[in-house]
Amino acid sequence: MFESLKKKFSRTSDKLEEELIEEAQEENNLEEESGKKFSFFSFGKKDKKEEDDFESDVAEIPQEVESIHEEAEETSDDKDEKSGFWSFGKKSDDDNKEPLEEEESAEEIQEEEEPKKSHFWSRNKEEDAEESEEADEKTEEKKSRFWSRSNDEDSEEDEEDEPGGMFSFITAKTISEKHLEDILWELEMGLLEGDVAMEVASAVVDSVKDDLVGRKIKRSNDITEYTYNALRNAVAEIIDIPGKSMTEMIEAKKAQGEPLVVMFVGINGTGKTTTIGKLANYYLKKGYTPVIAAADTFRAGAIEQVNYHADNVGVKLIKHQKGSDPAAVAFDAVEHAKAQGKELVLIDTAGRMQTNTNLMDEMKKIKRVAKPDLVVFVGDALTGNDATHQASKFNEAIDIDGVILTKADADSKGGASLSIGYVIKKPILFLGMGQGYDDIREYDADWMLNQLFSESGEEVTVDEV
Ligand SMILES: Nc1nc2c(ncn2[C@@H]2O[C@H](COP(=O)(O)OP(=O)(O)OP(=O)(O)O)[C@@H](O)[C@H]2O)c(=O)[nH]1
Ligand SMILES: [Mg+2]
Repeated sequence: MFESLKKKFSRTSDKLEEELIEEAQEENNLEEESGKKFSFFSFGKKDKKEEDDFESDVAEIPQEVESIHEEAEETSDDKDEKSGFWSFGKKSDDDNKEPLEEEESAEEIQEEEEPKKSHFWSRNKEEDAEESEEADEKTEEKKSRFWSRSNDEDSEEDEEDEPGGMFSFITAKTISEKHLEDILWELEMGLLEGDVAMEVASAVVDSVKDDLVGRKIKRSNDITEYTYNALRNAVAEIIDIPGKSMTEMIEAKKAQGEPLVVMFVGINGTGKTTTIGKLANYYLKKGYTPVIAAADTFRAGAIEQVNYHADNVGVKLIKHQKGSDPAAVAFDAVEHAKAQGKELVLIDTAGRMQTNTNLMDEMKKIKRVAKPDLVVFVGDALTGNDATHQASKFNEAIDIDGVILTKADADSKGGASLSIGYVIKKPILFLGMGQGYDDIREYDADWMLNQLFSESGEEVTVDEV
């Protein structure tokens, strides 16, 4: 999931670096430095590490990074700067942001810092002095590799922290709109290619621009850090749609002695019936007793298919004849659940195109009769922007309450899962992650952010770092 978007994100950071280097080169404002260059996704590791174990994180900071850290602390009046520096991804980072007009005063600060700075960087110089001519040649080679990085197609593949490629500006540079123009255009195109909806791509780009313009940059790692944070914050806002989980809603209804009634809708073949089988299994394992309504009486074989899942999972199915009124089946299932004290009713419905008026009307009738607490739109993540578009249309027709995106396991773009909630302002409840009954995951915005903003896309533990 998200492979292509992740590349676009780290590419945005690389491009900004290239842009600033190019300009600084023309201004003779660049110094190459030895030190550890942070990769784009390394900030995700630090973020996670900090949450898990701040103390051990501090203990493991490499010496030269610690020096930068100390320097940042010393040159700031703000005593909280120290924790702020390491709290990547937090809005308080705005402390480092200066309006463009202040570029001159930034230069003054830079001059004041000069003695401390040369002391810090001289550490590396002393080491360099001891090195032979051969080593100098190696450095030269490394340097030319560094400068040709912008032309290296594979550079975006290389996500590891690596020595070399570090530089600082002699006079701090401030990011301006001009620096970002082409880069953000490219980012927007990249998002659209990744099936992100237009309004979501625009919102991300605007947010990143607001965040970055005015940032003061001293070192290469600042660029990576600020870009990482700007993108992460932008995406975090997009996917943060408030809403209760289905489990919370079951509990709330249970407290009233009622079942939670959930009706699943969507176009043909998105995974409604399979998802119902998975959810029946999921909630059965959590100790609830679900019942399924076979309210797709339209498609040949639909009743047999849902019957198969209900039998496999071991839950009751309420069914009528093929061609019978689906609203009546749904109604009977609700009555059954109430009479038997079952906590969850899962109503399967026929797939329908949003353009088919008759079938859309039939769906509205099921809703009127069964009075579901939740209408869930089931969308196929692989269909990208179409899924978002369909969700909007179903929302207009029937007012959906939440979304389940299926086939996320096979979706390398991830655009629909980023966009769908934002576009229709309804939460994603679950993600379908495969064809087995256990292949479903309760939606979690933090998990999704971690997928997008850590190298492996897996949870990063302290031991792995
Ligand atoms: N890889 C993958 N396949 C899935 C997932 N969910 C469903 N499928 C597959 O998608 C296909 C269609 O699933 P169904 O559950 O029949 O879809 P439906 O929405 O009920 O289809 P209709 O009733 O015809 O509208 C099946 O082959 C499922 O195995 C998922 O999360 N991942
Ligand atoms: Mg079905």
